[in-house]
Amino acid sequence: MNSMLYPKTSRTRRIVDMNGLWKFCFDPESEGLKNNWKNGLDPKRTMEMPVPASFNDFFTDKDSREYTGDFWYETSVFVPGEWEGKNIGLRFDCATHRAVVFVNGEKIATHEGGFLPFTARINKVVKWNEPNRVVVCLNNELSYTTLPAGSTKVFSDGTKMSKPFFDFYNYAGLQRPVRLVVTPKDEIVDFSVKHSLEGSDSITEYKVTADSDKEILIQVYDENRKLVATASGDKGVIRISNVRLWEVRDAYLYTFRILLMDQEMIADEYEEEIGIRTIEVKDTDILINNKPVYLKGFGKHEDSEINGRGFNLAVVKRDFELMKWIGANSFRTSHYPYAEEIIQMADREGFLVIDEVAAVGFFESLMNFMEASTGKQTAFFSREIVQTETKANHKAALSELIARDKNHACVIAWSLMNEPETTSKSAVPYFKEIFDLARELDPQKRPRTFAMVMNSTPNACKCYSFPDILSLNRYYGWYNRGGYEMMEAKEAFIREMDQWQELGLNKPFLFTEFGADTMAGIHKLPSVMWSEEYQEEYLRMQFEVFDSYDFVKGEQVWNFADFQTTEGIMRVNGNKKGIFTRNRQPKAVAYVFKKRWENLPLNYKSIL
Ligand code: GCB
Repeated sequence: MNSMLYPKTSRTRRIVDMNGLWKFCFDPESEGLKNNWKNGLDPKRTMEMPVPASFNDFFTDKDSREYTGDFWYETSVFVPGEWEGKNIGLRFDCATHRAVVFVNGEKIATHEGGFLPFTARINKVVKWNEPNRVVVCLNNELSYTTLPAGSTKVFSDGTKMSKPFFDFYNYAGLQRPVRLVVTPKDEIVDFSVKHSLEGSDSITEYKVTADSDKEILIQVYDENRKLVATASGDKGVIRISNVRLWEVRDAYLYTFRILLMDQEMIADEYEEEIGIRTIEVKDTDILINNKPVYLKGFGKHEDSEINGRGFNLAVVKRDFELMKWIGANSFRTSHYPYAEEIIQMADREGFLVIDEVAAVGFFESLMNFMEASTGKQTAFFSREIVQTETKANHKAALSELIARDKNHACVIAWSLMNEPETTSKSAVPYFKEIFDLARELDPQKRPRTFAMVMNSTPNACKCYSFPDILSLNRYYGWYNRGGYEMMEAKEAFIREMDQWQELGLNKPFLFTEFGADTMAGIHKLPSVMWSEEYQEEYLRMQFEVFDSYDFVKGEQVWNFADFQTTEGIMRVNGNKKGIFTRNRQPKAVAYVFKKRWENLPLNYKSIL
């Protein structure tokens, strides 16, 4: 059974960190398979490559940075003989965008999708007390069926180039940690929790899946390691009296310890920190522990200098410190599932997370945000391959995401797509299946949403009845009537908001994107677009509109920080809509947000 549990050491489990320098080479002719690179890469062609990291930004030549196609990694891992009789797995926290894994020359796993973990069992091929060769063939090509979607162009000399239908650089590689995971043969595979409240007590329904028929015990500890509850059996109910709830920006985490017992002996042990809270949408409110919340925060990216999209805990830490400083309480994992350590940190810091699957680019255009404002339609969902292969990949990625993140208190909603094309009829059955699947798979039945592009208006959108929370990406005053036309932009914005109001959906709305590109340090009085002054004027106009509609229950500005994109006439070495620079320093507008967000109460605009 493939387990999505986060790798941890316990009395019964062991981990070997495999991060570090691996061998690496490009394979533009796709000759690696024929030439048996699974038995070892060709030394004449290899170089060293850090893991975790994106490969792209280390290079000084453009062909390497932009490389599109197959590429290979190799390392070796020593497996001590004392682990014979255990399950040995290789866990990739991600491999972007797809991978084939070989151990000691044998193919042991394939995985599609670059932002979710997978574990390959290697028992059949492992050599005990010896180094084991691990070779991985990755590929970063985009197509209509990939998440994220895009296309791959081939030049006359055969060189390939990525043409994303999305606005972030197509970083690739082993971008998150890789570990050898050693678990017992009788193994805990999965567990889930769902909470409800009864007076000052919490009731947690739990379910454990194990590859074993041994007895299951649950022990719950508080933050002082005091045992507060126990239960037994593969499913049941745990009551915690006088529970300390997980609250927004005031987190409390219990430790749930799961034990597989063989009489008095512990056959397997796994622990996870769990925040206890409820999440519900009621009328136009988002309720956490039955109390209304207003979301303040960001759309983000995993993106930093040199690492690219490579996991960098120091950058993650800095981001959380900045989000706390500015008074934010939430973010969206735009446009793909982030590293598990980020979700864990959000649990610990009490942030609300909208967890997004990498279904982005479902609108055939690199500049979809702009073309949608002009009314462009692409009928993405009318393609047969989208209704078959893309949908299958989407469902697989969504299932993996929910399997991975379902127990996290911080995750309050699933974002099932970013800016899909919603004006053609063919989108409707696709949406239905994806929205139904999310509801079916999530034990906590969290609200579902998707980020709606500019042309998904009340008049044109055929899919707005699916989400439980409506998330609008709106750029009035930037892509639409920018600069001196701002006054008209505001009028158009209000016209659209009035139409939503008239529909009377009685659901909460969020702004999941709004923003203006701004070069840090460019000042101009009076403002021009791209200056810091314009960013502030633009944002003040947005706030006026948000503040006049009571059903708007949150604002997540685009973007937390400047980030890398594909080069082009619309981007100056990347997208500059950051409130912080790519180096995580504030632009002037950060102080405007700080003042606003520190003063908006958590239950802002609630009728409760
Ligand atoms: C959008 C996209 C986002 C872009 C942003 C922009 O609508 O969802 O990925 O980066 O607009 O800045 O244009």
